[in-house]
Amino acid sequence: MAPETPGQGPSGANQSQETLSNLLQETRRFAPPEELAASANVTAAAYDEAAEDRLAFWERAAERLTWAKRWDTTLEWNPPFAKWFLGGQLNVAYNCVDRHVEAGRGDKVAYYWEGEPEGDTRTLTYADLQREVNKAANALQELGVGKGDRVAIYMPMIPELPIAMLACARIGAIHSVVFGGFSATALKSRIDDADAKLVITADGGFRRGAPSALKPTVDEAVAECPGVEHVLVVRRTGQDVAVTPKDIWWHDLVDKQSDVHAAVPHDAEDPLYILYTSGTTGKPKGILHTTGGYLTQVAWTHHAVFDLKPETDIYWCTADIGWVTGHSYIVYGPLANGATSVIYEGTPDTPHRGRFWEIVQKYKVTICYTAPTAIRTFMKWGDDIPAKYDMSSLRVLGSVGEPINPEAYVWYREHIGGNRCPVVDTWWQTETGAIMISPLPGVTATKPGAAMRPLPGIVADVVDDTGASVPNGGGGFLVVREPWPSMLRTIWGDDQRYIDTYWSRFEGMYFPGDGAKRDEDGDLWLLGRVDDVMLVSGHNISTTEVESALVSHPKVAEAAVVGATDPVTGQAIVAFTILRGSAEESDDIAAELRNHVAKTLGPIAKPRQILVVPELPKTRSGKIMRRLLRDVAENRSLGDVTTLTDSSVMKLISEKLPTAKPED
Ligand code: 6R9
Repeated sequence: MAPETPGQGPSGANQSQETLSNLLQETRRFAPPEELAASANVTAAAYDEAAEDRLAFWERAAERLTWAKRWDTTLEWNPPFAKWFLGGQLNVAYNCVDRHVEAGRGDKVAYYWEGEPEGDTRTLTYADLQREVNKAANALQELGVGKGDRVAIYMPMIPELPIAMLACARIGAIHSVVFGGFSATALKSRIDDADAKLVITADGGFRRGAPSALKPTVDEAVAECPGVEHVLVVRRTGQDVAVTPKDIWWHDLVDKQSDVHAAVPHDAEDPLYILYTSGTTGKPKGILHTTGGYLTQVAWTHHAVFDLKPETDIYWCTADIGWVTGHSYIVYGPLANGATSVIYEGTPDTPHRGRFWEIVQKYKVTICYTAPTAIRTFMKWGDDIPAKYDMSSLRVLGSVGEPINPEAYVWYREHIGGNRCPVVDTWWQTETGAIMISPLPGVTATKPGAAMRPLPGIVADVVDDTGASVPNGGGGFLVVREPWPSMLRTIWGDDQRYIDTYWSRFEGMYFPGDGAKRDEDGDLWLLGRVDDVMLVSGHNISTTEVESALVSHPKVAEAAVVGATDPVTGQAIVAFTILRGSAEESDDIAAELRNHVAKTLGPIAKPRQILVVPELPKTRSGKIMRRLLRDVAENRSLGDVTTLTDSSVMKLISEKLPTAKPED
């Protein structure tokens, strides 16, 4: 999620000329396992090849796909508007499904689906998936959905979700998946903005041990969306649903369709999907992704970053398909590569806190891709839980969504990966479509907490306020200097907002809104959103580094840090911490933690105030919402809380405040 007006957020406005302070010293290194390096899909040569001829490198990546017609022009670049593989034609669903069946791999499992209720499972082979996608594509056409039409999808994590997405891709309809946790208002605004004519949903899904309804939310939204002609409803939970004249049951319409459907090729630059990402204010941005470049980069990065061996790996990405991570690394990337994946419907603590590791053990998962917020939660729950399961099948671990604190990284490596699996910290965004900065598991000696280097073919940099590259050891703003195949093409219906949001802060460079530092070796560390950067006594300090220092204390599981107005220092650091399961809250914990930060990062980073809290406010995709904590720290009434997972969290945190007096 990039900022609305880059560099002009609360602290962006008063950002000093000084670049981000580079405080954290981390000396641990983890070399790639020898065996993995020896047979890695991608070796160090890829960096040289891409540096020598970037476009030729991406052409070779595009050749991993099956094209109905080869492109004429690899890149047409009218900054900031890019067109990749122009003149080329392909069908995404054909690439993700049919070509594997045609190659004799129809019996290979595409998805092991694990419902939240125990024992509720489904297995779909590539041949099964082909039949289901074809039936769904025929059904959409029967409903009058055609190329270029928008389809809103609001579903739980059930197989019909990727099937619906692939059916849209097959016929050239543009899907807009809206995360199933969003409200009727959020759904309505997304349906309206994209002018969707069809909504695909379900009666509900299972969450935290109970059916959780979706259909009433759709009914509420669609009542105010006259442009929606039909609502296609999957029966998942069997809950009672109100039936409106627009409703059609999936089983009534889709089941009776022919399982044969001819996939017509689409232009490389035809839209594939819109995915909304929230701005800090105003209406959400409809990020537009297109066909050929997007599939090229998601497929190549999935092959390279996870070292995917389709014949032997069992791959599991724990994200929700409603976020970009699910789009790119549950649906399009893995399927384009012919992978076998696990999809899990529910929450990690249902029916018990070992559910994830039970799934790893059951399916012998070899590659696991999850988020720092989940890892920190598992740390809090305790080491004994993963220790109960056999996870010796794992060989590569990935992280995405937020900066991963070095301690969380090391915990993940040790307690989940048995100290044998490389951990790849992957930086990217809804807007970038695919992974941009990440170690390669067979090449990179990783540093805990660092995303390391731009992938081959990606030209990213860290610049100062004026757009000049910072030297090694410096910090500043992350930028991307050259177009990449899976980049967003625009914001749906709003080219000007696309230009203003991403291409106006620095001339000729894409600005994602994140701060970063480049260490003495030239490796990159992501430092969080620049809107969150604190300005303390004239020094720009990143929230991420202070949070990581706190999490490196054995008693701390999670921390969120904000800058609050201070009469003396301009801004002062206020920290909210969650203790580990085994740690007791004591009177002197605040002093202990303040001293620990001072020792780790230096006195400048010592928090003015430390509060122990039971929970932190998070977005529905698990990112900490520091904006709300800033409101608390500055005794303001809370801003917009609609994207919060659990609004009672803020009450719990506010209650903590009066007792916590600012310390010296
Ligand atoms: C894929 C995804 C994008 C924002 C991004 C950044 C943060 C994601 C990160 C990371 C540090 C990583 N982010 N991965 N920060 N290290 N490995 O999360 O997309 O939901 O659009 O969020 O998430 O701040 O700008 P999205």
